[in-house]
Amino acid sequence: MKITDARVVVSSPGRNYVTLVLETSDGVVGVGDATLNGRELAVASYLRDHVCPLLIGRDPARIEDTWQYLYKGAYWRRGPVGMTAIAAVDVALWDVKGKVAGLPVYELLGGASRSGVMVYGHADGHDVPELLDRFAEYLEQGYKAVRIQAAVPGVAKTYGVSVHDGRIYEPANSDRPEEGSWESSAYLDFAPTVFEAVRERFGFGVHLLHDVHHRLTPIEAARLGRALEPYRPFWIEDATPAEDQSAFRTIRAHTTTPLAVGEVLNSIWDVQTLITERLIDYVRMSVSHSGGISHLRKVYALAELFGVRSGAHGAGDLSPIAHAAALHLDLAIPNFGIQEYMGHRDPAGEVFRSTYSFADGYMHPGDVPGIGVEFDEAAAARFPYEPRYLPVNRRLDGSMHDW
Ligand code: CS2
Ligand code: MG
Repeated sequence: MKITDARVVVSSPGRNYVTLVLETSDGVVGVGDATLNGRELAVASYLRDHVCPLLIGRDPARIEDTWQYLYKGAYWRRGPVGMTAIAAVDVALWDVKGKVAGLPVYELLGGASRSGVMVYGHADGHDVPELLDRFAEYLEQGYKAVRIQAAVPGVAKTYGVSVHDGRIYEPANSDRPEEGSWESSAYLDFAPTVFEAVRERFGFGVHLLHDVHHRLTPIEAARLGRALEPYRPFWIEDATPAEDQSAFRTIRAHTTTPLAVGEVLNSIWDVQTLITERLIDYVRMSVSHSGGISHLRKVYALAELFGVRSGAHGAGDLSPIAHAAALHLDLAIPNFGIQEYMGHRDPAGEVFRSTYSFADGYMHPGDVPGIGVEFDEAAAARFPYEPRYLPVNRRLDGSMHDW
């Protein structure tokens, strides 16, 4: 069998997604997600101009060899654009392999290690009472774990707080990035009161998570971790800018609050120190931005040796193909921790028809052969690409800060 066609489709059913479609000489079709939010066309070009021509004529069964060919063959290492492009090829090849074998991908990864994958939702509020109401809705739906984010008083447009409907919490402007504001001192005083209110109302029988979105210094993060200890968070996420692995030595020295990081990282080398020095508890890299199933499972295997668990990024800007791929890995690996699930806004379901399911706080990828997501190219054509930027952030004095 040979790969006979490789094409990239950029569509915007609710938000932008980049999808790679591979066709084989046996008529089997495999799909992969190549979405890099706010920089979509860079990956589309990397694939179209530099990768797709190399795939034609290759044997789709040789997943690892193709991975090595694209990674080593580029000479330039790592990075979000290249690793997202390779991830899309990798996932599409696992999809093909599953369809050829007649098995869901998790069976090819060693089979299920659990009956379902615990996911966390994202409850937010413009103030604490609104957050509590939204939190209650998640509990009603059966969620066992919920991330809590509330607007910091005096700080306009806090990260993680939706402008409108409670699910779309990331503004995306088409002409230039929206400007948010930030002040860590106000946030550090406020965040523990949010946890206190949630624990007071809902008790300790539900997991609480919180996203710091790379905004603190190491010692500020250490202070936050320590202040949250009485409320027993499941984790604090991305406490400091992720590229500085050594920052976690400082945080770790001061708090027992579990630490998660990695949604902006792309390779096993980006988390090597974090894992081998046991500086984190959960690694948050996603299938789509980290070289696909083949590479992320190596990260998880390394993490297993050091007692680190998975906690994959699952924002709505990763397409349903990415979410399905994550669920297959989550189901199979021994050291699964938790999976983010933000869901996808309409009309994404018209373009991506998925077989995964949610029940009582757990998800399952389904049992159809392959990844379990059908990509409808005709439907995708009805939703053309729309340029969108992620926001930027300024401190109250006007200087740039991490968003
Ligand atoms: C966030 C993301 O879901 C999360 O944990 O940190 O929403 C992140 O901001 C986006 O994926 C950026 O595209
Ligand atoms: Mg995050």
